Amino acid sequence: MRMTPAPAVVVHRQDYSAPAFAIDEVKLEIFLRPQGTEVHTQLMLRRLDRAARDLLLDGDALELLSLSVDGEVLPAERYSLEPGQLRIREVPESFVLESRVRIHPQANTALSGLYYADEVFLTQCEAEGFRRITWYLDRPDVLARFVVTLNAPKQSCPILLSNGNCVASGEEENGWHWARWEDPFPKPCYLFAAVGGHFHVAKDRFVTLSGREIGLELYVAERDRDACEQALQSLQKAMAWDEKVYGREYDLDRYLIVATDSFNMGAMENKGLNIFNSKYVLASPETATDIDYQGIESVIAHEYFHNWTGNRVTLRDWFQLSLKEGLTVFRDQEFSADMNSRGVQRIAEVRRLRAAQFAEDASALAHPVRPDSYKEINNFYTATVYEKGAEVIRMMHTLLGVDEFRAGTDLYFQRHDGQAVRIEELLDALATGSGRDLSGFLRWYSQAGTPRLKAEGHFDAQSGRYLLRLQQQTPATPGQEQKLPVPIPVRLAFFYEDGSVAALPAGEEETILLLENTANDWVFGPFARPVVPSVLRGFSAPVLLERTDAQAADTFLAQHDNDSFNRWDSLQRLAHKALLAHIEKPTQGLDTGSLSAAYAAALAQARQDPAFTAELLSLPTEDSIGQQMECIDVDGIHTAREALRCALANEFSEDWQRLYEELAAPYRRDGEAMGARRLRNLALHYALAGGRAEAAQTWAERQYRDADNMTDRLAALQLLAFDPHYDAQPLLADFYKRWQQHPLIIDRWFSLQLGRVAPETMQRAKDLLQHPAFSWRVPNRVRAVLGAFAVNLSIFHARDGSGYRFYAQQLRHLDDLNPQTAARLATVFSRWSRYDAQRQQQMRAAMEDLRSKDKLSRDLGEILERSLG
Ligand code: B3K
Ligand code: ZN
Repeated sequence: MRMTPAPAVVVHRQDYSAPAFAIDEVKLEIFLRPQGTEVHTQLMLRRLDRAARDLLLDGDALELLSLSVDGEVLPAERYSLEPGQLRIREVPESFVLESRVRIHPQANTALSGLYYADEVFLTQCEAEGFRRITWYLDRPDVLARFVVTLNAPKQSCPILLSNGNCVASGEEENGWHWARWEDPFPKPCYLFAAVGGHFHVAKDRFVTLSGREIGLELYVAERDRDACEQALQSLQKAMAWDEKVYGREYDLDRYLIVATDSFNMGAMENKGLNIFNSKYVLASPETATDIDYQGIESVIAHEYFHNWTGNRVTLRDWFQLSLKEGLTVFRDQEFSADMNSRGVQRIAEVRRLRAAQFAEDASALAHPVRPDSYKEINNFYTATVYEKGAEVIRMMHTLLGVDEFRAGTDLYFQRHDGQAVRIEELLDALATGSGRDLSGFLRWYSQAGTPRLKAEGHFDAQSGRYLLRLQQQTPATPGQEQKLPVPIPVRLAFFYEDGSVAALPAGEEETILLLENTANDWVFGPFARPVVPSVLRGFSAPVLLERTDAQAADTFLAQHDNDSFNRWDSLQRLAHKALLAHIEKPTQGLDTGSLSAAYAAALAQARQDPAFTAELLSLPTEDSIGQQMECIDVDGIHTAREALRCALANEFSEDWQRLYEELAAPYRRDGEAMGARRLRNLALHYALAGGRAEAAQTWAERQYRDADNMTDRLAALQLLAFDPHYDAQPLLADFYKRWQQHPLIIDRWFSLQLGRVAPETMQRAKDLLQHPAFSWRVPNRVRAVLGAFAVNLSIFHARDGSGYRFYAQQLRHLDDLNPQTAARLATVFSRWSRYDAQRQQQMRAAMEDLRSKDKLSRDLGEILERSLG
């Protein structure tokens, strides 16, 4: 008997009610077959709500084979199948429910639930995938102990894994074998995982603070056996860091990670058995770039940190998602800052926050960190829930300081271990542990939109005092017209005009202001001489800062600020300013005056910190320029940015050549070497745009050919492939031939061909979808083409609307196979209102058309509906 899927209903945060039944234990017996897996489930159930007579279970795409209560087969009148639900009537106080269902892993192209890809069985249950495996109370506040027995043919599935400890295993006469896993920690079903297939296992170990030895095991495809070192080392570092910084020890004897090419997102923190997109596991110098290495370090850490923030203390309901995600992102960011350069790390975080989250907050999809309603929870794994959520935690960390914050998290773990809680519980523990009032921060969770922070100040020569006025205002967002002030911590310092720090009267170099109301005034000093303020150092709050003294202060701070973030940000503002002026009046030429001085200063110190210098000297992205404009002028942005690149290429041509030559070095993989590679490739980027571009092309060709690592090889290839005056076909063909056995590299090969701003790119995209190596079933590959297409602004936003139509057509197809990935890719349309009238109309038409498709998924339907408004 097959049931119909659940209708698209709106779930409201205010409607929460506690579960009517508890599940004390789950016994799963799974018989793995690609076409027709049987799942036998025993649930030990106990009534919690006396008023509840019937038991309601969640299920999706399950073929029901049999049902029994306490060993008796259920007669038809005792149960009914409703859309997405199974109702069992008049159940006893406590009982065992046994169900048998059939599911179809090979046909599961949505990659949610149990699926079969690349000859491996895998699961993904967060958020609501478990209901695609068996009938269950699929909600995060039902915690149960799991005993899982996996059965499969030994030949095709020699390895069988699930959560916890492997307690028994055996072989059958028919060539099948089985393994039983028991997880001693009660958990919500979204953390369940099962894996079966062929793997190479890379092993290492970690000894915890209390002396327990943990086995670390990485399961990868045989061909990737030499690409496991970075992941294992990152795991060891993360385990040690969590003990040192948060006092958190690992709790099982084994920690398993499985890598797959077929995964909807980055990775998943299933208890004791993480499943990862291979992009965040596999690396060797020949195959992975420096950025790939850092991505692995941070995602491995993120999933590990979830063991305490997410797994041991879990969520009461899905609206609380940021309770685990915001906190865990903050933890992984701080880990990366400790492992690498803190300043460069912060710049990268803010770049990402502005690109993804500020854009989301300014779009039709704006929502609070804790949303009020959803139709499909998978649509809320957003930059707002993750990155803005992390910024809210960071603000409290900034105010409390390291020790008080730690006292707060200690209390949080002590109070709530083994519980499913809300964001209030975290805030309360932080407040009680530190003795500070944090109640105002709850508003950051409920109010959408990016606050504008206005800083107006002046130095009063007579009194020697600096007067500062801060004001805040948050713009209206869909469904939230009125906004209230939020607490904004503002880190602040002053400089004398010679660049030295102007100490505050109490002797400190920096202070933290807390703006709690709409506006507030502060007075600083007296200072001996005029001072320049450095406001919002380290980006101490996720706001849009507006300063009245802009140009002069930016010119000064871009050279002298000792806060890396603010120095970088001042330089970026200078660049934005020059670009916007040029876009507005293209005939007037580019004014690079202040920018040149800042470039010269940075270039003079380049060798001291190459990674930071590379950040300073990188041009703002086209996307970030667009964010500064009321109406995004796609073509103007590209032309102006290229003009600036060319001007800086020529003005500093000797520096670029000198850096390119001096920074050449044999491959090493430490921070210094990575920084040097980055700066050298930036020098090449400029050199290719200047008067000596032809010479630079030969450097790039040589670099592509002779590189001893993927960072340099790919950088050279990308620069040449994006260059409209260069025919990169021979190099691209060579690259394909060399790396065709490596899916992650071939993903890059697909993307690389879509970065060029030239009319033929559209045709290239169409051709790539027909390429034999393209597959609609592999999200990484789909994103490699469609994701790269959408970030090429000139092509995606082509004036005739062809980019939108092409893109929507592909989403139409993808939605039938993988709704989650289709919905995520569709979010680019949500920014339609930022473009001119013609483009607005074309984007809306593309969305309307998509919305009219047959069997529109709940995922894509919700994104389109909210985007259209
Ligand atoms: N918790 C998972 C994300 C699940 C996404 C479900 N659509 C990975 C992470 O944030 O660590
Ligand atoms: Zn996470």
